Amino acid sequence: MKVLLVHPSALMYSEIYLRLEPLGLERVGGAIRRAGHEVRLVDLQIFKHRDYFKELESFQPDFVGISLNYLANIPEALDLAKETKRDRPGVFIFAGGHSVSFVAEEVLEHADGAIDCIIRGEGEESAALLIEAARDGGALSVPGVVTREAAGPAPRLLENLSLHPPARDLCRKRRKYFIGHLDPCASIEFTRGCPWDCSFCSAWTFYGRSYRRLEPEAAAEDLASIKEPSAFIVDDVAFIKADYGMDLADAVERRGVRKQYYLETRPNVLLRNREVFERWTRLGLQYMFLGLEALDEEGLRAFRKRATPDQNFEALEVARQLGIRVAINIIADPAWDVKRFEQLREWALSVPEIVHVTVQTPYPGTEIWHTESRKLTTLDYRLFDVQHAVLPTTLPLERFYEELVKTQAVLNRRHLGWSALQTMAGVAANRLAHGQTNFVKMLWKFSSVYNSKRQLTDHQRPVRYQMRPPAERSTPQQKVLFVHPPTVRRPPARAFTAAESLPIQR
Ligand code: B12
Ligand code: SF4
Repeated sequence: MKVLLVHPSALMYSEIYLRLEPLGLERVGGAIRRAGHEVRLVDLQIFKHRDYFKELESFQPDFVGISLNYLANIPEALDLAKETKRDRPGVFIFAGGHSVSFVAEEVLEHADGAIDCIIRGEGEESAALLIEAARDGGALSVPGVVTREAAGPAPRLLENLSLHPPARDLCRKRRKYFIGHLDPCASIEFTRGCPWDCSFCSAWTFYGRSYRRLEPEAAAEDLASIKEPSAFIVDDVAFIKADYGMDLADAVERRGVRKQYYLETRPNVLLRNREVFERWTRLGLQYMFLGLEALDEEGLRAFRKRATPDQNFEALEVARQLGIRVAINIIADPAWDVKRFEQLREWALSVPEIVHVTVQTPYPGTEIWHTESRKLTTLDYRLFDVQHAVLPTTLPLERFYEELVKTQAVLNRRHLGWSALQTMAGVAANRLAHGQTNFVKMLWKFSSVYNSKRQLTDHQRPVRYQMRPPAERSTPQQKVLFVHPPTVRRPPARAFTAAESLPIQR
């Protein structure tokens, strides 16, 4: 069988700082290929829609699989599926990925027959099974499959993550993938899932609050196969377990792999496992993304971050001591007034870290999707990208975006444009000398992407696909939120203090 996999276009935020390879789709593609099928991949973060249609024409696939990790990409995927089905009714179209797993039924409804099925949950094993089963009309025997008529067995967690290495060769123009000055940059996965349960996040609900790791040898082998000099570690929270971080470092060292790394972690994990991060700085760890989310106790409690402001600030200090450059995320509430934005600007300018601001957004699959008492002001999927306000703003919407963009501009001034070029001149020259232009282009892109007028007019676009609003305001049981039912028994629920670092011991 011939299978064409597609990743939708980049969203707003990614237009500036980064563009990363679609690792999930490469893993799904690898699994399908190992099952004996021919696979191609079009990444619309790099290629244009016309390239996708050209590929359809030349490759003549039997199956098209669309990746939908992001809610904001759903309308684009629906339009692509409809056009594909109209021109080629014989092609079997399926979709899968993080976000679509939470809204499968409504997306199938919007697709009106253009999408044959959605695979909820992890795709590696199910997608390969689907290619076999769909030929005989047996798609509904595959775990995670949902069609317009019915749903198959519940999604199944992979027993061994190490068995499905990504087929990185499926992505062409790999030099286009970068993050900041790590240009070019590949992506790698060491662990999957998160044992915490922040109220605004769906990373834990997707995997049923499980946490699994690749075998250190398999992870190191995958890393060694990467040609790029840098790697972005996609784990939700890197190095939760110190012994695993150390075993991985041993395996990486044994292979003599040396790269520059960018990872995401939690402040309290950095504090607890400082020696692991220190060791990884010797292996090339340069950048770290820390989701502080809020600066005050009240905000942290509302997000159920299970962290205190003191821990957060201590973690920043540790990262500085280790020489790791940190990017921080702060979530702006649509209720913020001018003073709150001013306070954030003042604080952010007082620290050397790169501070990003995103807008609080309830997503299907998160707890706040069910508990948020404010009424959504829009049901346009495209605005659910953490850069737009989908809840009522206290300031007039235009003023809210002005303050947001002003804050982002002030914070970015130090890390983009001429001031960045002055401090990074050597790095920029080196990248250009190697034919890599992503980083240098990034330095001047800010105002073409972040623009309060553009954000405001995004709200005025005609909406062809409307999200299904949450049914009722109530705190759901955790298991109702899960895509993958948990397979491990956990201790009975109890209240945790904010200072507790890891709610579930494994
Ligand atoms: C790495 C990552 C990124 C990378 C993306 C790299 C890329 N090009 O894919 C970067 C840093 C660029 C990024 C950016 C953003 N991200 Co992000 N990201 C993640 C993260 C941490 C891990 C994703 C990942 O690579 N996992 C590892 C791979 C192997 O798994 P996977 O991609 O999920 O794929 C598996 C399944 O989903 C499925 N699958 C995937 N595709 C397909 C396709 C088919 C056909 C099938 C059958 C199955 C299938 O099978 C795969 C294998 O099991 C997730 C959290 C999470 N745990 O999922 C958030 C997450 C997906 N991101 C999120 C957000 C909000 C964003 C941003 C909007 C943030 C921002 N500030 O603007 C941007 C927008 C990006 C864009 N589209 O342009 C949200 C999604 C929210 C939503 N509901 O839409 C998540 C869930 C984080 C969260 N805490 O809520 N992100
Ligand atoms: S720690 Fe990070 S990945 Fe885990 S639930 Fe909280 S925000 Fe999501």
